This record gives sequence, structure tokens and C-alpha cells, in this order.
Amino acid sequence: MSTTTSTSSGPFSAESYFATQPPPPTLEHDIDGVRAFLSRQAGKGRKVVLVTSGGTTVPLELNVVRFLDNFSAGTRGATSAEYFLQAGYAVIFMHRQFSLQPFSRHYSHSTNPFLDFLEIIGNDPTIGVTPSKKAHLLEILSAYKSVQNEGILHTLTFVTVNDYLWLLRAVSQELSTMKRKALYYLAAAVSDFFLPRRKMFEHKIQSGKGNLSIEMDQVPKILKPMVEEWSRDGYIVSFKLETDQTLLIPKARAALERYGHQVVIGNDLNRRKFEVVFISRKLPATPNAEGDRKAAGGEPDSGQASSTSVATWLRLDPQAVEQGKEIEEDIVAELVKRHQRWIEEESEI
Ligand code: 9Z3
Repeated sequence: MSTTTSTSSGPFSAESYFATQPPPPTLEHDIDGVRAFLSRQAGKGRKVVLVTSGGTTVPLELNVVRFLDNFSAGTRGATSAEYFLQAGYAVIFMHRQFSLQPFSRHYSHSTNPFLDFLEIIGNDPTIGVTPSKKAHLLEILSAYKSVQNEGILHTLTFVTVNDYLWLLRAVSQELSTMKRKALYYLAAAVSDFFLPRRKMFEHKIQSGKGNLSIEMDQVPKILKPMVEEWSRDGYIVSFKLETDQTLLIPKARAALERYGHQVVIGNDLNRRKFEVVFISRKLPATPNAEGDRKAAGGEPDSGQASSTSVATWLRLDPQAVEQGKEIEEDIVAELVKRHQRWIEEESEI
């Protein structure tokens, strides 16, 4: 299949996108749930994070048989959600249907099938947990049950990039009522291209007529309205995925400068489990700001100096990763600190 990008009718703005593409049928119901969840959390004075996770699809047909997909298992999002819960946040976990989820991710059917945790006991057989697996299971199960009892995890699903965009806008608008207590952690892998409704095939695309050419439109840059309109006071963290290391910092930096949000986390596809880079705005050059920068471990990226931003690398020893250390623990710890400072700054204004 060959694809070319459309230039004929001009790119979609966020506004023209939402004016022409239909909302998912479950949107209102989903947002009622989010509203109820947020009002419970606000009552308890909790900080709330929206974690997006997993890849979005772009269906080619209305009666969908074929679609383009974005790579993401949902590990980053599901793992981070657990660490945010541990840090006392309430979490809205907005994820691609069937991608990894907090807690159950430890027993993914492909890497750690749950049937391997069970054994048949006795002559009148009953089921037990394999003794060597008990301690780990107990730990995960206790955390899961306590999150359920406290009601601090709310889950939403998307499949297509259209579902994702509509949900993201509506959830962000609701979450903006939490002002600075809201954190946005945009780890989902979002398609840059899509097929607008009017260009989609109605039925399964038939073969037998040679090559297939599809002209796709660019997905509007939603971080712009998100920062400027939907979630003004929130602390917004986006991810930038690259496969060419040399593009990582320049592209992450460009995103920060273009949208003016708080942090872009750059990650290379093949190194993402042990290395990420935080790009954030350089603090004013006062003695205090210098102290803050050092405290955050930030160092100007001398190789690619910028007068406006700071690059802070988080790295793990790959061996530690093999032994079970998760880089999301450090990413979340760093963000919790930065978010807290952001909340405290408001009271100083
Ligand atoms: C990421 O970069 C995530 O960290 C990964 C996580 C998708 C790499 P896994 O789920 O992988 O653990 O397997 N997410 C953002 C990717 C993205 O689409 N970013 C956009 C871009 O790069 C900007 S929002 O242009």
C-alpha cells in the first residue's frame, strides 16, 4: 500500500476536526463517569493524573477490516499509573482497548500467563497458588484491592485515533476543574495521519485491482488547544518517540517551544526502558533557579545548547532493568516533585 499526505484541502485544525468528525457513541456516558470520579477526588483533596496509554488505530473502512496501528504495548502507561497511585494520586487511565493495564500487566498472557501461577491440589482437586509465586502475587493483589477500595482508579478505553481525540478533549476539559492539581501524562502513541470520514471506504477494500493508494490527512496538533484552551492550569507532560537518536532532543525541544507546556519526555524506541530525557523550560538565571535546576538533576545539554530549555537525562543500568527495576518509577518520582513545586508556585503568586 502506498500513502501520500493530503495538501489539497489544507490541514485540519483542531476546530475543523471536531466540527467534521463524529464523536464516539459512548462519549457522553464516559464523561459522566469522569465527572463523578473527579467530584469524589476533589472532595478528598487529591491530585489527579490523566494517563494515556497504548496505540491508536486508523481504520480504512467504515465496516472495518483493515486499519493502521501505532506501536505501543501500553507498558509505559500501565506501569506509570501504578507508581502514580503509590504516590497518592487518583488516576484516570485512558488506554487502548486490550493494551496493558495497571496491576494485571504483571500477568500478561504472553509473558507471564496466569495459569502458570495456579496448581491443582489433592485427590478431590481444588486450586491453589504455586508456592514460589505467592509472595509476588500477594503484593500485587493487595495493592490492587486497596486501589479498588479507595476508588482512586478510573479506566476509559479508546481504539481509533478519533475516539482518542474526542475523549482527550472532553476529559481534559473536565480535569481542568482541578486547576493545578491536575497532571496530564500523555504516553499514548498517537497516529500523525488519519482518514477523514468522507474519504473512508464503506466496505472491505477489494483486492484484484493492483496497488492500493490512500491519501491520508494530518491529525491536527492537539497539544496546542490542550495547552491554550482545554487545560490551562494543569501540568502537562507529553512524550516524544523517535527511532533516530539524533532527532530525539531537537524534536522534543521543538515540541516544547511550539506548545509551551511543562515537560516533553523524549524516548528512543530501542532504549526507552533504560533511558529517557526530560526537556523543560530553563528557569530564569537567578541563584535560586540555579539551585532548583541542580536539585532536579538538570543539566543544560551542552551538545545542543538552547537558550530556553534544559535536558535532564534519566538512565538505568540495563542490568538493573533485567532484574526488574522499572524506569517509570524514576520518571514518576521526578514528575511528582516537579508537579508539587508547580502547585506550590501558585500559592506564591
Ligand atoms: C511514547 O513515547 C511512549 O513512551 C511509548 C511507550 C509509546 C514509546 P510502550 O507502551 O511504549 O511501553 O510499549 N509515547 C508517545 C508517542 C507519541 O505518539 N508521541 C507523539 C510524537 O512523538 C507526540 S504526542 O509525535
